[in-house]
Amino acid sequence: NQQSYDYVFHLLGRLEKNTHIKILIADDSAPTRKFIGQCLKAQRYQLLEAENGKQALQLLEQHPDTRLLIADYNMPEMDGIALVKHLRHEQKRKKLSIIGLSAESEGFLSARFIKHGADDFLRKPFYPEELHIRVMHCLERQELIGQLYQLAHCDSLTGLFNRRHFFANAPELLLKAREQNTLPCVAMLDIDHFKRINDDFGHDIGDVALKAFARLLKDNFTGSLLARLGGEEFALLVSDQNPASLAAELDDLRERCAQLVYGPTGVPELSFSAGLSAQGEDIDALLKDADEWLYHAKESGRGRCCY
Ligand code: GH3
Ligand code: MG
Ligand code: MG
Ligand code: MG
Repeated sequence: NQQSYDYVFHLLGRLEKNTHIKILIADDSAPTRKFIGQCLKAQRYQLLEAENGKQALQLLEQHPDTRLLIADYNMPEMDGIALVKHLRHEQKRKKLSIIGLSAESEGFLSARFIKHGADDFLRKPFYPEELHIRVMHCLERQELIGQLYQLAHCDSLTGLFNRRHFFANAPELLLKAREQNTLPCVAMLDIDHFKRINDDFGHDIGDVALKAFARLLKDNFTGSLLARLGGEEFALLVSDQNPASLAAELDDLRERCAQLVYGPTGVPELSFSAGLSAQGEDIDALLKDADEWLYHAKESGRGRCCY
């Protein structure tokens, strides 16, 4: 019947999805690697194998998109706990799920694994069903966290990062710039007379204009921190560029901005003003200065950069 067909298609869809998921098994026992490998291959996952913690680290470096690590405790060179510690504390690697593994009956091994950053633990021997369900839970939880991160850090209209993301990430970038002796520069961008577009053509067309403008910025500032701060205001943090050179770049962009096709015939050309600053101890000071220059740009006729 239709319901069981749907279920079969649902399962096939999930298996198809699994072919893109890399799982690394780190265990010095070849039979264990083989057993886990067979279980996971049946679910169509892509498998990587390491015989010890050091090899696991090498493989993770070669395959940064690995989603899950299954790590045995007792291994030569580097054991499972040391491996987890290294990944979580030294490398600060968050996007990788980890399941600890051991045949040891030492009761608090599972607690040690989890304390140092593993997501789950499996005691050997185990049934394939238990491996399967723990792997699935880890991956599903990771996906949910990814979705939550996306919701919390991205602006749903334009797909750009949002204000929260900008302020959460700017300090670290500024710190890095200071360590590397580069000159960070901030720009505040604001679309000119945006309210008129809304008033004359409707809010929906205003939204389309915002999306087109955001796309243009995104395509041009891939290596920089770019965010929609709110409304028709955007912020850009470039780690090494002086204001004059960034202003020249924005002036070039202004021409392409005017050519953006975004609504019905008769919509006005999009224009923006910008204020730039390289002066400020922290991100608040930089933005405050850039905002003052933005005000200046508006006052002196719009469609320009001031710094
Ligand atoms: P100025 O050149 O001085 O910046 O003038 P402006 O009209 O661009 O600025 P103002 O601050 O007067 O108006 C901004 C408008 O942006 C008002 C607000 O309704 C609109 N707006 C804010 N967020 C959105 C949005 O998500 N979608 C749409 N369509 N409009 C928005
Ligand atoms: Mg072992
Ligand atoms: Mg505006
Ligand atoms: Mg504004």
